Amino acid sequence: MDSNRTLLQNNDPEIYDALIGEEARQAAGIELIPSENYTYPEVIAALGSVFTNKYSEGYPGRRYYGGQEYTDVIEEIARTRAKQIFRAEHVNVQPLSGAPMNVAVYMSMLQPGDTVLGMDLSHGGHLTHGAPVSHMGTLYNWIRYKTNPEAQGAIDFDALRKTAVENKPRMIVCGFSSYPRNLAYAQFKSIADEVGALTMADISHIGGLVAGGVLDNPCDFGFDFVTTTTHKSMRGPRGGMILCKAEFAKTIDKSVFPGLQGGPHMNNICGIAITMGKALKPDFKDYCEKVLTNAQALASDLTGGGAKLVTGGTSNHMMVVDCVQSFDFNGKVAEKALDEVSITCNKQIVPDDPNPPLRPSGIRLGTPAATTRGFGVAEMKKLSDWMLRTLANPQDKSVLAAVKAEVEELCSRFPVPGIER
Ligand code: DSN
Repeated sequence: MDSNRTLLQNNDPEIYDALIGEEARQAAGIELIPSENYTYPEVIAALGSVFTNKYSEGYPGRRYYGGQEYTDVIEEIARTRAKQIFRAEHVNVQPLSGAPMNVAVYMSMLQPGDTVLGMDLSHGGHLTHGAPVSHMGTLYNWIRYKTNPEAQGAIDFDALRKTAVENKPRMIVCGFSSYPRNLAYAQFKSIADEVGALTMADISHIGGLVAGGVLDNPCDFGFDFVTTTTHKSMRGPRGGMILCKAEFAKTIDKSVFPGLQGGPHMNNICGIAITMGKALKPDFKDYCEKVLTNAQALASDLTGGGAKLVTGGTSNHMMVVDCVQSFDFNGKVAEKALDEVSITCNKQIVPDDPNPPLRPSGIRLGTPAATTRGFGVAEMKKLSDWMLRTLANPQDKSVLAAVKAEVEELCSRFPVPGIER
């Protein structure tokens, strides 16, 4: 045990106990929330480092406070590596996380009332893509487009084009937090060019898979803005990045600071620099390929066992199970039953869900975290069997106890990176 931990244990045992409890929880169970992952031990070291002490308003070489010789080094490394990975003309690594990252783009380019196209929340879009409950949803005139779950989740680009031609949006946003298919960036870009709209792709969920070269990169399709969080498939610390064309570099930097944020979190930026370094190594591509292979395996095992997936399957790292259609109960019941067997997922609205968000029809699953842990196709088979057994008997305490024991036994053989045992 390191000395910082000993200090915490001695001086604040309540907090220390919660930390140990969370480590035990993460180690004992299978993490299937598609936006979660286990970051690198090196990143955990950076997050708990003295970079957290430093105020660094401004950008490398142009800061408002002194003492920046090392913060400049890490932020410059993070930016350079990210530009290389994504083939971007400019990168800002200061957004504190995903929502402020998207807000910084909107505030820099849009006027209140401007028309923007974004994917409907229930079809997989994010809150910041124009959901009425978000501030962004009320500030701009959002037109929300939908997917066709019956056509493998395809977007009707003829309808999207017609909407764009009729409404002349200032910006077209694509991207998602719950969509198990890939996006046709060329089609979005062509429609945007036709109507003179800016383009933004929020690749937060798939940022790592794009970095690893296993999914398309919207920067290669001439998108004006590409945003991504750093802690999902990328495996980094919590944070966000805005990639943009050189012509928008100054505007975006000013929008993040001083427009929206104060001091950047330099310990996180140090972690982002480390994460970008990892993503440049060849084994990161291997990891990304395994994430996709595991998702295919899990989707096929679950559907083989009778589960109904929204769009019928997956083309990326995630899938959405329609629990009402599959098991005749809602996603809240499913999430709770799986929690009881140490399998963590999240309840999820499905396209045009008739049920409310706290009792939605589905659950959302993803393979990035389990793959980080070393799970492969054989473990996906066990996992789907356990899930199907659990969801066939959600109230049966003896089934739940038996499955939980098997899950925890498997997990004991796959250590979580960064958790000492
Ligand atoms: N909360 C994230 C997710 O789970 O997808 C998006 O903000």
